[in-house]
Amino acid sequence: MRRAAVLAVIGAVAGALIGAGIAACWTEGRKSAPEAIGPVPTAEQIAWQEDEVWAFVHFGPNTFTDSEWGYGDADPAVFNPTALDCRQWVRTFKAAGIKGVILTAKHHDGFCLWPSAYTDYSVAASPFRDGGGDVVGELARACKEHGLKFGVYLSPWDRHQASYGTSDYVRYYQNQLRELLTNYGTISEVWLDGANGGDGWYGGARETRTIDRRTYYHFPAIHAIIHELQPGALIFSDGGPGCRWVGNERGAASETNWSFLRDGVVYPGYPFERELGPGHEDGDVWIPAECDVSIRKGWFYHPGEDGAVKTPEQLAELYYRSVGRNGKLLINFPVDREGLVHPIDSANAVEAHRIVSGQLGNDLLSGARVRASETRGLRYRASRVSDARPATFWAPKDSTREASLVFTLKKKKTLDRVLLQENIALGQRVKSFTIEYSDGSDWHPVPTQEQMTTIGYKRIVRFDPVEATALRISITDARACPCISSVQAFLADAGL
Ligand code: FUL
Repeated sequence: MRRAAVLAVIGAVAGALIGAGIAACWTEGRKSAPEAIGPVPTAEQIAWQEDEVWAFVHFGPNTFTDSEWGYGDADPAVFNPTALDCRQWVRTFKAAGIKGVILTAKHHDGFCLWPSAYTDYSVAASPFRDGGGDVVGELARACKEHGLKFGVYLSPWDRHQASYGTSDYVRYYQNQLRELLTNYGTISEVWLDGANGGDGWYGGARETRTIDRRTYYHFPAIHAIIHELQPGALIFSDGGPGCRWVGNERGAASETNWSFLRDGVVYPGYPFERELGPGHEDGDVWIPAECDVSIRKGWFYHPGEDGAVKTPEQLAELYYRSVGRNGKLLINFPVDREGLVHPIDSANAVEAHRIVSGQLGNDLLSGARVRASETRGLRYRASRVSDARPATFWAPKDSTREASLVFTLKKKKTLDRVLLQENIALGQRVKSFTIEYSDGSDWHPVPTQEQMTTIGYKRIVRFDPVEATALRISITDARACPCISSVQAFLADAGL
C-alpha cells in the first residue's frame, strides 16, 4: 500500500512538472509569435495558392469554326458537340492533380454556354441537346460530384452585342454575372479578361468600338456584385483584386515574385505587363500571380494542333516555372468538337503530374539533423521546417534579417533541387537567400543560374546534381524576420 502511495505521489509530481513544462513552452511560444507584416493574404487566397494547379477550358463556337477570337457573328447552329461529357473533363483533371476549373462561360464572341435570359445568342439557340443544354450547369454539377472547385470566365468585351460601348451593355454584363453567380452553386474564381480588341459584329454594325478600359465597365460595381453573391470567390484580372495576371501567356512566373501590388495602379488592360511578373515589392495589397498557358498553341481547339500538344516534360517544366516560383498554374484544355478533353491532352497532363509527383516525392532531408543559427523559442525551432505541417515554422528573433539552417545528412546524398516555403499567413518576407552544400570538407554554392530572391508560398530551385553531406540555407535579407515553414531536397531522377 505504502509503496503504491509513494508511486502515486511521484507520478502526480512528475505529471505536474511535465504539465508545467508544456505550459511554459506554450506560453513562451505564444509570447514570441512574430507579428504579421502586411500585406497579408485572406484565407481564400491561401487556399487558392495551396491548390497549385487549376484547369482552364476554352470552349464555344470558335471550337467549331477553327478560330481564336470569334467576330461575334457565328451562327449558333455551329455549336454542336456530339458527345459532350463534363464528367470526362473532371475525371481527367483529377487524374492530373488539378484542383479546380474555370470555364469560358462567354468569350469575346458573346456566345453564352448557358441559356441566359438576357440574350438569345446562347446554347438555347444551338442544336446542342436540342436547345435544352447548359454547359455551365453540367460542368458545375460534375465539379460538385467529384470535389473540384469551379470558376467562370465572363468576357467583358463582347463582339456580338449591339449595345457594346453603351451603359446598357454594362447593365447586361452585370445581369449575366448575377445569373452565373446565383444559379450554379459555389463559384471559387471569376476571371475578368483584359482583352478589348475594338472591332466586332456588334449587332450587324461591323465596326470598331473603343472604350475607356479604366472606367467603362465600372469594375468597382462588378467587384461588389461578386463579393455580394459569392463572398469566397477570388477575382482574377490584370490587377486583381483576388489574384493578378502574371504578364505573359507562357505559364511562367518571375523568379523574383512578390505577391503584392500597389493599390489601384493595375487595371484590366494595364500596358506595363512586365511589372506583373515580379509584382510591386513595396505594394500594399496581397495580389498573387496566376500563370495562364494553353496545353496547345491556341486557347480553342484546332484539329491542326493535335500533333503539337505540350509534352509531359514541357508541362512538368511549367510546374517548376509557375508553382515553383510562388505562382499558381492555370493550364488550358481546348475541349474538342465532340465536347471532350482530347485523349492526347489528357494523357500528357496525367503523365506530367506523375513526373512532378515522382521528382518531388522523396524528401532527402527527412531524418537529417537540422540546426539554426538562431531561433526565437521552442515553438519556432529549426525542426519545424521538416515536420510536414504547413502551419508550423522556424523563425529567429524579430530584429533578425540574416539567419541560416544547416541540415546534416546521415550519409552522402545526391541532390538536384531544393523546395522552400514561407508561412505566408504572416506575410511574404524573404528578399534573398543562398543554398550551399558541403562535400564533407568545404561549403560550395549549388551550381545554378537561378536567382535566389523571393520565396513566398513555394520556391523550387533546381541545380546540377551535387553530392552533399550537409546543406546550408541562408536567408541573406528579409522584410522582417524570416518564417520558414518547409525545406526539402530532392533528386529528380530518383523518383522516375
Ligand atoms: C486573352 C484572350 O484574348 C484569349 O482569347 C484567352 O481567353 C486568354 C486566356 O486571355 O486575353
